[in-house]
Amino acid sequence: MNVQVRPQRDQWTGLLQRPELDNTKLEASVKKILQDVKEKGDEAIFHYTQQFDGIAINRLQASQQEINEAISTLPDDLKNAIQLAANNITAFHKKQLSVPEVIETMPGVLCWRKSIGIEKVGLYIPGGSAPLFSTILMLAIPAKLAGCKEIILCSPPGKDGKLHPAILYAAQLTGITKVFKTGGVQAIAAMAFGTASIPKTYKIFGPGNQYVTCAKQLVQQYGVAIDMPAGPSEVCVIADDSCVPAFVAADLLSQAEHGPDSQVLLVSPSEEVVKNVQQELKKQLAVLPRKELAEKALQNSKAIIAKDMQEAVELVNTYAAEHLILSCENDEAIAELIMNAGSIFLGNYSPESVGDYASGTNHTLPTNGYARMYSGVSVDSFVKKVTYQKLTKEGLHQIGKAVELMAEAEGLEAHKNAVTIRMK
Ligand code: HSO
Ligand code: ZN
Repeated sequence: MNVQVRPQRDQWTGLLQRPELDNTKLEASVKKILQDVKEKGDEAIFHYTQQFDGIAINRLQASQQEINEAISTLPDDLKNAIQLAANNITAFHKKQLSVPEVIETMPGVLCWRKSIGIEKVGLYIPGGSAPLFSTILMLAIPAKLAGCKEIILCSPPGKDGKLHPAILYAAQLTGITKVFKTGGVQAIAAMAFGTASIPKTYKIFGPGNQYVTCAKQLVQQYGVAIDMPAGPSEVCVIADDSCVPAFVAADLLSQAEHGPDSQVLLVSPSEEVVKNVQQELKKQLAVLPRKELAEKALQNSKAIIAKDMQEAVELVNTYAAEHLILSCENDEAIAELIMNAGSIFLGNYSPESVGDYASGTNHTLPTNGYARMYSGVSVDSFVKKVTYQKLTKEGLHQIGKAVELMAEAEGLEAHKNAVTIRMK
């Protein structure tokens, strides 16, 4: 970790900058795949699955038999753990459902708003070095609660043509309608355009590499929505003398092991704390199976020694981390001062890992500074909010004059007339 001691304010922007991801180089190849899938459908998917995943398949949908067989190989204690996580995530997200409330803005003028689930949504779960089945819980549970009718899942098959059993278990548990064995840009294209096997969806969710992220950005031009702009995963920790350096190091490493481009940031008013955390990092890193990945991530990461706690708070508000851990005194009061963060973990006993898996909050969160203006995924991400109104005859008489006057002032005679004709 690169240590910065009490940097001047004019250095902050540079210091807190994320590495720029340049999509322009890969955009041409992403466009080509999107176009191929749009034109050739399943045939293009088979072709790219062979090319990128190294496996020839001729059926995209995972069969029920395949799902049952995979699930039977999964140890019971893991199934129970996934069930526990699903229960907590359900309990937390259930409260996000809103009951429509009818507001009588004037006598006889009734207005209300109702959330309606997006009919068809597509979830993407990357393959690669870690099968992120936990992300299925984070996406499918709110989708189901929101009332989405069709919830499909795409994930790339392994060299054996199969999906990880825990992916299939999580999909089954959460009521995903159909699971497809395809990944990468071709999966995003399929969910955006539809193919003979894979239905077209209206909104696409889920993490992915730079190619997948670029594909998600591009398909928006075709009228498909996406969850949020994505970047590499991040954690920021504010630690003071009350922290346990070994815990802080463990938290930083838990994020660093996601990949070489993960961002971790430590902010502390104490040089001693930073020194101790660094020692712990070294110790813990040495025995991690994903040591190389974590090490690379740490090379791009920073520890900043702030003047005091107030400056530490300003720094993290400027950075706007995806995850923020407050390993410091008065964590609840400090949390109140945070304006920009995706999800906040308070105290010494709230590691990011519990939020990643099982406490109940969602782990699909805004990265890359988007925590300044975006929220993480929730039930809201899976609904549209439709407004309604019903006026009585008296209600129209109450409001009519105002509408007539406004329509006339805007020069829109037909608007005025739609009211006048009813008031006669
Ligand atoms: N920290 C990741 C989520 C995750 N961690 C999934 C483990 N599995 C992005 O917020
Ligand atoms: Zn994680």
